[in-house]
Amino acid sequence: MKHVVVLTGAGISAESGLGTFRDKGGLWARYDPMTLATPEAFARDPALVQAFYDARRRNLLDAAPNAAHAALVRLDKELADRGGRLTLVTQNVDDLHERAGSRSVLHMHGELLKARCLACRAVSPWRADITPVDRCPVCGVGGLRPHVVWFGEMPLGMDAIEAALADADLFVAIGTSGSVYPAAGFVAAARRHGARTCELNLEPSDTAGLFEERHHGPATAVVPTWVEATLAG
Ligand code: BV8
Repeated sequence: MKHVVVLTGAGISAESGLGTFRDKGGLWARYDPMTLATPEAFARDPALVQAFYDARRRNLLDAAPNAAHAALVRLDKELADRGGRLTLVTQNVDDLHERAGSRSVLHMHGELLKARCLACRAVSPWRADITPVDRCPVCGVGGLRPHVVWFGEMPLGMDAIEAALADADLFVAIGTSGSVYPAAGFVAAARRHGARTCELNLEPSDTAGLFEERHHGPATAVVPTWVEATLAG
């Protein structure tokens, strides 16, 4: 198996204590991501949207990667040792893949620990709350927004993702509901290019029927088991 493309979603970070988009527990009791993760919400009430991301950024700084993130680091290394490669695409804006040791992560929906200038659009590392007095570290003029892709905005890295899907031997979706596009369409693109497909999720996703192989359960159990079985196979 030469080229594995993995797409992760909020489910891989759930056991690290970060909320998913569909669960209504904890952090999401006060905020509805589907209405707040939009440019319109930010234009209408920037303080509310910043508070939503400030709360998630603080929560992230207290979180740690889990065994599922670690299993993907192992898969990456073993594939490289065998002359293959892993392309890791994530819908998540957290840095848990990086903190687990993943060296190349394609954040198609941006990154919570970066801020983007509203004037010059420069992207800068940012671990604190974003306040109205903060100014862009690059141009010194603009105010800042979270460097995340909101609904209605173009995801990042789509050319690289499409090239990876065209070249993949295996496409694996982990911890995603398959409810948001274009990410939810990647499995169909992978199949069109002849890749095998596998879903690792707590429960069948909205696109479960498109995956030839499916393993359901918590990511910290299902992902390491699947990685070991794949490497042994
Ligand atoms: C685009 C970053 C086009 C921000 C996110 C009308 C107007 C405009 C666009 C649209 C429209 N109608 C539809 C669209 C397209 C829209 C879309 O798909 N909407 C949906 C609601 C139908 N998509 C977009 O807008 C995208 N952009 O289309 O641009 C365009 C074209 C040209 C020019 C300009 C634009 C942009 C979408 C990106 C939005 N940003 N995140 C932030 O983080 O705040 S999306 C966000 O939700 C996530 O990033 C993720 O991508 C998405 C879904 O989340 P999941 O990761 O799947 O998480 P979810 O909670 O849904 O599921 C978790 C899963 O894990 C569950 O299945 C659960 O069972 C499982 N799980 C739980 N616990 C565990 C577990 N699994 C394992 N172990 C566990 N322990």
